[in-house]
This record gives sequence, structure tokens and C-alpha cells, in this order.
Amino acid sequence: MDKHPTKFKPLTDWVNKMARICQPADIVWIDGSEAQKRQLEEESVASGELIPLNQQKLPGCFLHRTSHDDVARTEHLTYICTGKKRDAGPTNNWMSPRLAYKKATGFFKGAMKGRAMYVIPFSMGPVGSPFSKIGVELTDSRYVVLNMAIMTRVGEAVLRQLEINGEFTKCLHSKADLDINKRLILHFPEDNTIWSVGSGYGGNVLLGKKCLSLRIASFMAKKENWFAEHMLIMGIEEPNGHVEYIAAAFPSACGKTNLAMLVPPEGLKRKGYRIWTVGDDIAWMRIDSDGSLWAINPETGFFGVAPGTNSHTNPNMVETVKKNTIYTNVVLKPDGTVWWEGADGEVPSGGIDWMGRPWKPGMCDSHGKPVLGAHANSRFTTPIAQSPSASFRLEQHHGVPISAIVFGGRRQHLAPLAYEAFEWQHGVFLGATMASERTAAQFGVLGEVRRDPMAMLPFCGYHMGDYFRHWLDMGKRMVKPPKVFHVNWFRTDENGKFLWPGFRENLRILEWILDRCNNKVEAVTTPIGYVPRVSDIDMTGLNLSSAALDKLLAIDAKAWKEELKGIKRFFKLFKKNFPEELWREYEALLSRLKSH
Ligand code: OXD
Ligand code: MN
Repeated sequence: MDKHPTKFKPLTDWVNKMARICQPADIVWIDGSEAQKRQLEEESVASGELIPLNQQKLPGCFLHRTSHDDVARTEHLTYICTGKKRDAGPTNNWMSPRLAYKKATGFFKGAMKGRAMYVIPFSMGPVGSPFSKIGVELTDSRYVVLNMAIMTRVGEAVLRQLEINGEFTKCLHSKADLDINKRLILHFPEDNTIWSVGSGYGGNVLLGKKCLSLRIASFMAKKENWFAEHMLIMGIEEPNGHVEYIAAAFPSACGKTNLAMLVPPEGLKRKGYRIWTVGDDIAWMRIDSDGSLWAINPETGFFGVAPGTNSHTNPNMVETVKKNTIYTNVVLKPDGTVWWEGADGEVPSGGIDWMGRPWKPGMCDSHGKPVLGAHANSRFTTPIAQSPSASFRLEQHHGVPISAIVFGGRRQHLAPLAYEAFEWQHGVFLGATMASERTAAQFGVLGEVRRDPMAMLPFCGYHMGDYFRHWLDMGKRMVKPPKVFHVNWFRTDENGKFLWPGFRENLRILEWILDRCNNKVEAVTTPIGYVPRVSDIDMTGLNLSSAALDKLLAIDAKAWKEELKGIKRFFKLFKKNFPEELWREYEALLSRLKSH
């Protein structure tokens, strides 16, 4: 039991202790080798955890099906376990560490009997980079091991770095019986520990992702003066060959991955633009010696949503997922390839749906509702480096310099297509007031506004009032803070039709953003911020009237005053931890609107 490939005692002691609780049949250290990966794939196929796909058409690709009630992050079972309840804040579930360890120990006890416990040393960020953090995940799931090997850097080199650093996040996972009644996703930021039990769904079990890179890392970032954010990072190569980088936060279902991998529209391609993807989900950002903000993506893979991915919405992703990809909960076609709603090509007949049942297009359930072939949250895990748009800076230890931070939301009427904050503090206000209207794809009242500051509501590992304070403080530390923008691709006309074509055309707005960063264009000063002049948006090749663009950029002061009421209710949630500066921004906006 204690034959370990390292003599680093804090690690071996912890592995032994967790093994005593979980009682695995064996302990297997993940070394990051191809040979070990192949062996795990073979074992997964033999056990039924993975279904091999057509290796001619999709080399290195597999399909996995989860339990039917284990298909998404379970936020109601996700806890921040700090010594004081107050430190988790009003927007997180809280449990005392004592109770959380006790409850979960009950679920972990003997949970790995008859299974191997895999020990995965992993690095979030390039091994040895000053940005990076190391974790070790113990799991009884081969699916987790194989996905972690796509999403993070794993194995031998990480273990050696861990021995130098001496610090690591202790991550324990067991699928146990995959019982939703015995499922818990627990974060102990004060112990640098994560425990996840009873789930096999990526967002709950690939502990390097949301759990470490956002919840635990946001707590560390506050203490160590950096940012761990739910943001894409993309490079925009300008016609002169210069690449500028932006980081952007959007609530889910706003096309973050598609934006990060965008292919320029014909009109702008001719000018010479090109997009370089650094990341689609998480940004770790630090102030470097030049006084500006630099960012890395701590991950090495995309954990993308399959439905809706096609050659129009994301041609680079269509290329990326053709090899070395693990698909979860999609349709298996008779030819051993895969399909999902909104994929390219014909709807297959004679496929197998995400639950493993025969599936045909047009099938309805007993209530007459169409039966989806792929689950609405079906996914693929695929290496970023395979994307035609992969940035050549993915392995850069110092990351990329960030010129602009962009916040977004899904608003039918309120927010204009784009606007710029007056300065950093106002930018923090834009992030703190981010919101989206519910779509039909989400549970709840259609059109209801959901606030999701900086897209971090489910991912901030501490009190969000303190998080806003951290954003304000970081602004003071920077000599050259990035400019802050807000975009909304989802404005509609009187008939509910989208006014803006979105997708690749969004580059036209990013071009304006960079022009603003480089002081190339003026803008219109409005109560909410600087709004583009119609003439500064390149409309070449786009069939959109300037009247429509006027509509997209219009500000309705009455609607904004209404919006402020909701903002006030939201801000009040954070009580005395809410920074006074953001109340001042609120008052200032109200008075600008009144005198507009
Ligand atoms: C994700 C999410 O899966 O934000 O990236 O939910
Ligand atoms: Mn995300």
C-alpha cells in the first residue's frame, strides 16, 4: 500500500490516510505516459466506462455515458466549508468543516473497495510557471483520469515540481455508488482541500477545473493579490501582425467558447485579422513588473458543450474534436461516429441516444415532447493544442498581456451592443451588475433577470462582497489596468428577432474595443459609459442597416432606471461587506440618468 514514487512525506501520508478511509484494492500513480494512458483506455473499454468510436474516422476518440441523474454540476450539493459562515458569503452554500468532513467521510468509507485508487499529480498552468498551482487528485474513476490528462498537465514532471514547491491542493474524489442522495462537492479553502463524492459528471469531478481553478484559486488569489476568473482569453492578430489579448466573462449559454475560437468574417479576414485561442473558460491573471495584467489559461483542454457546435457556430471546434476526444452523453451513430442536436450533417436514423436507447429523429415522449438524442448538456473533452486557432503562447510561463476585460450578458432590450467603462472602478461596477435573462434552455421563469457578477456567482470561493473589494484593490495596484467593456450580442427588435448576427461577426466589436484601447477612435459619452459611434464599426460585407445599428447602440434611460432597482436589491445582499465605492458608482449612474 505504501509503495509510492515519491518520498515527499506530506503527500504520501495523505495518500495513505485517504486510502485507509476509501479502502481501494490498489493504488496506481499516474505518470503521464502514453503507455499508461493506453492501458487505462483498454481497461475502460473492457469495463464499459468507454465505448471506442470509429478509429478511422475519429482516431483516439471514445464515448462515455453518465448516470441519468448525473449530467450537470449540482450547485445545491456544492459547499464552501470555511470555519466562519460569514466567510462563505450570502451566495454560497456553507457547511462547517467539521460537519462536512464527518458527513463525507461516511460516504467515502469503503467507497473504493474492489477498485483502484488513482493518484493524479496535476499542474494548473505550465509546470514551474510562477502562475501555476499543483494539485493531486485521488479518484476511483478511469474516466476522471483520462479526462484530467486532457484538461491538465499530469504525471512525473508535476510530481518533481511538487517536491520543490511543497504545496499542493488535496483533491479526493470517489464515484462511490453515483447516488445523488450521497453526493457532495465540498471545498475547504482554509485547508487547500476539495472532496467530491457520488458523482461522475465532469464539472463535479475534474477537480482541477471549477473546484480548484475557480473556487479554491479565487480564495488564494485574494490572499496573494492576483485574479482567478471565469474568463476566456483570446489573442486578436491585427492586420499589422501585432497580437493583442483580451479576457472576457460571460454567463453560460452566451457563446464564450465560440468567441474564444472565432474565425474572422470574410469582410475582416481580407484586412488580415486572425484569432488565437488561449483559453475558453478560466483565466489566472497577475500584475507583472510592467504594472499591467498578464494572464494564463491554467487548463490544457476544452470541456465544451456539444449541442449547437457546428461549422457555422464554431468551425475550429469541429476540427479540434476529430481526434483524441472523449465525448459524453451524445448520440452514437451506426457508423461508430457521434452526433448531437445542432451538429453538422444529416440527423442520423438508427442511432443510440445518450441513455443507450435506440433513437430516431422525431421521437416524442408520453407527453408529446420531442426526445433529444444527445443530452442538452452533453460534452466533449478535447486538447486545446489541437485547435487550428491554438495560441503559440499556450506554454508561455508569463502568459499574455491583457489589453481589455470584456463582460457580457444576454439582454433583449437593455444593454447596448457594446460600451466602455469610464475607468477601472466603473468597470468593476459593470462586472458586478452583469446579468442575463433566462432562456428556454434554463429552468425557471422565461425572461427573468439573473444576476451573475463577473460570471462568478457559482464559482467564487469566498464572500462576494470581499471579492468586489479585491477587484477594486487590484485596480489600485496596476500602473496600466486593462480597459473594461460590456457587450450584449442578444438585443432583439419589436418582434423578438435578434438585431445582431453574432458569432464571427462579433469580431467587428472586438475591433472597436482594440481601437479604443489604442486610442484610435472617439466614442459617444452616455450616462452608462462610452458607446461606439456608428461610423467606427466596420460593417464591410454585413447586411445590416445603420438604422439597426442605431437601435443596437441606443440607451433607454427609463429602462436603466428600472434596472437600477434590481441592482440595488442585489447589492444589498452583501450587507456591510459591500464596498462603498460601488454604491457611489450606483448613485453616480442614477444621477447621470436623471439629468440625461
Ligand atoms: C462550464 C460552466 O461548464 O461554466 O464551463 O458551467
Ligand atoms: Mn465555465
